[in-house]
Amino acid sequence: MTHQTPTPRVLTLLTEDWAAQALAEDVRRALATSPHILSPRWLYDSCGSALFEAITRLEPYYPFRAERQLLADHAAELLAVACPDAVVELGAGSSEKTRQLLDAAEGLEHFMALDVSASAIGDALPGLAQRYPSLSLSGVVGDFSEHLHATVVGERRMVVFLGGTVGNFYPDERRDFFRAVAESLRPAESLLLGVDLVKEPRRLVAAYDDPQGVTAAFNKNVLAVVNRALDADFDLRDWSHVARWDAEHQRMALSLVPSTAQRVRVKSLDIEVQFEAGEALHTEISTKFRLPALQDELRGCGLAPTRVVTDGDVALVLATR
Ligand code: AVJ
Repeated sequence: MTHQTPTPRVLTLLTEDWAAQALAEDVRRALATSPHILSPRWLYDSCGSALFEAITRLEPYYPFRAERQLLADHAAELLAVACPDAVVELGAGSSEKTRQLLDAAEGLEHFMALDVSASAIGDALPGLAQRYPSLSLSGVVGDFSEHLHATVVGERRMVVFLGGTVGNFYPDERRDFFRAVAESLRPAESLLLGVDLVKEPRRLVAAYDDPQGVTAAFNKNVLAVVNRALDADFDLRDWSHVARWDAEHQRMALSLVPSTAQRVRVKSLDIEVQFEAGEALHTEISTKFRLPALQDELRGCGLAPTRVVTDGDVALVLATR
């Protein structure tokens, strides 16, 4: 007798149409304002996601390996404190880390993935269904801050946000996100947050500017995304990847900078923009944290830290409402 694992339910709150519309609006706004700031969301099409996977295997990119090790060492302990019957993972993440968590979780009944990308969810769930046949699995295609209300599952959730992705938010977006999480948590439910910590700029820059140019390719890919989606004519050969430590804001700042003046046409938006040589298009920030300030910030948003584990490079913070 063959055992059929049921197909996980996926709720779609963001459609492809919505994404296309949002990209158009974001590009229009980014090109019309100065400095030009694009949302990092558009870096992660299927090509960008594959390039990010390649980044996680690069020697200088320590955050991935460090967090994986920290999870391996502390998942059981964190789960024992949180006692969840449901894990809700924000961002599909690497299923490798998800598995580390699920392997250590006793008495878990539900796993739910929330991601802006339908394909990320579609890729993650089937493998998990095979490995954890007794878990009820589901997915939500939605936005981290706006659609948490759709993640009510089980009785006692642990909402998991790993990879330092919270560092990609600007401070006001981060506050909105923390508040949205706090509001969505029922008593005794928790947030498990993975963050990257402030360290010597030399190591940070090395992690975001690898000699093989994988991070450069990942960053430049966003121009290909815009070219394809909006019929634009960014010439990728004229743009360089720049990764700089912004000491004032304690974050890595990734941008694309043209070596010579560029006239860029975005046909489907019917706009034309002039970039001067060296004028940046900002594509991603990656904020690095200090634990005391982060804990204060969480408290200020209604989230009480209950456990912190760290190896000095990255940290996992467990917080309850
Ligand atoms: C997984 C989104 C948090 O900021 O370190 C890696 C993305 N960008 N190298 C990070 C990223 C360039 C990564 N996040």
